Amino acid sequence: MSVITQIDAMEVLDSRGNPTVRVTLELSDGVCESAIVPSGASTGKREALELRDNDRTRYMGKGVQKACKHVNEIIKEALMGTESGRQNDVDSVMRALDGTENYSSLGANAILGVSMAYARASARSLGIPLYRYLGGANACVLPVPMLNIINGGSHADNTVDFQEYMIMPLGFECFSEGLRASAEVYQNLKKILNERGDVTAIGDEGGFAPNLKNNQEPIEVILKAIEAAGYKAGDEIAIALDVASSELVGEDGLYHLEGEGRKLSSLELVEYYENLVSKYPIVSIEDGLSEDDWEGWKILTQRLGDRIQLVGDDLFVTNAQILAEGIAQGVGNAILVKPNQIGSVSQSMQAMRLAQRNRYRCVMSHRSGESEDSFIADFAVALNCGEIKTGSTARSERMAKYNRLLEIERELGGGEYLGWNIFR
Ligand code: 2PG
Ligand code: MG
Repeated sequence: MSVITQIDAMEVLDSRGNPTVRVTLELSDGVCESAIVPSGASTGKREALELRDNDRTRYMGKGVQKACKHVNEIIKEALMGTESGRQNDVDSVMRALDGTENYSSLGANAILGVSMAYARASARSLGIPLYRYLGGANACVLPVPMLNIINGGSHADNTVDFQEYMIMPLGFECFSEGLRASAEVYQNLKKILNERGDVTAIGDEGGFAPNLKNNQEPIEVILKAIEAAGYKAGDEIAIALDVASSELVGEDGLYHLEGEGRKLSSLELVEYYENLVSKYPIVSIEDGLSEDDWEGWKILTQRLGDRIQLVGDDLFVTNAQILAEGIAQGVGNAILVKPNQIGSVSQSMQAMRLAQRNRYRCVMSHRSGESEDSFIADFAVALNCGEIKTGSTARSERMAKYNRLLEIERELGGGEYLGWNIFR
């Protein structure tokens, strides 16, 4: 049996160069593991609190020294001497220590850093991989990646309103083949954009950020890239969108498609999607409507829920309680899982189990501000999520996750890759 002998948090920088928390945790058997907390840009209102110092003299107020101090003093004191391998207990102790629903006293970035580092150290102490520690003997599914190859919205400084245009390699036998095909599409997309004279600068998640004339053009260009790479769109590779539509709502309550010079009501936007879905091989739309538009979400789900996946991100914020409301009201049919939205590994798992019991799909997800930490790759396999979105095949903070999945695939002798079966 090993126990916690040291916990230490320090301020490091994320993929956008903003401060974030890294926690290192040591056990009595000599194991020492670290974890780095990610950070979002298009955040949901009901997310757990990411504690920032608000000291304008450092990092424009974005420092996380307070969160680190909470780890190094309050959390450390409460957890020293605790046995490894008791994820639920440790997460509950921290929850009680904070005493708020959204971690507004200690900070979700403090709590999650410890929660992840503790999970990793516990796995190492047992001599098993992280996915096995979190998921047990049953963990074997390699997720279908959702690769964000054109970035818009608040992740890029271009004219595209929708935040993410993703490809999903669904018609492949295994993860590595799906990833290979996707990487080829990405390279072909770059070539096509270059030939058209469009910029090939990339956004926060490694996708290109060209100034295209409307929100459909990115889909058209991606379809060309799929074809140029030698694949069949809609058969081997399909399209997924994250509209991040909470960001599009104006003072008038309408959805502003600035790039197209249009303002749409909730119902008009649902019709816009119906048109897109009948025209293009789109299999998934995330945050199609805003986090406050639950009536609209019901209509969206009625109209499109049996044809495509409708993912709640800002809508559910990885929160089991909010997801339960969504399930009761018939809103969406899938949940995006971002551990830092809820603040601990155990609570993320609780939301995933609730989703799975109710036949809602789970999509494991990175944040737009990331690091070299690949925790979510193991987490996706642990819960047999079947889907993961972690950016394009560019930028090392994104590749860290895909490369870790390649490693896991090899370790599992291939594992199971569901492809189209995730929707069946
Ligand atoms: C999203 C995410 C990740 P952010 O909206 O799904 O792609 O972005 O981390 O900025 O919330
Ligand atoms: Mg999203």
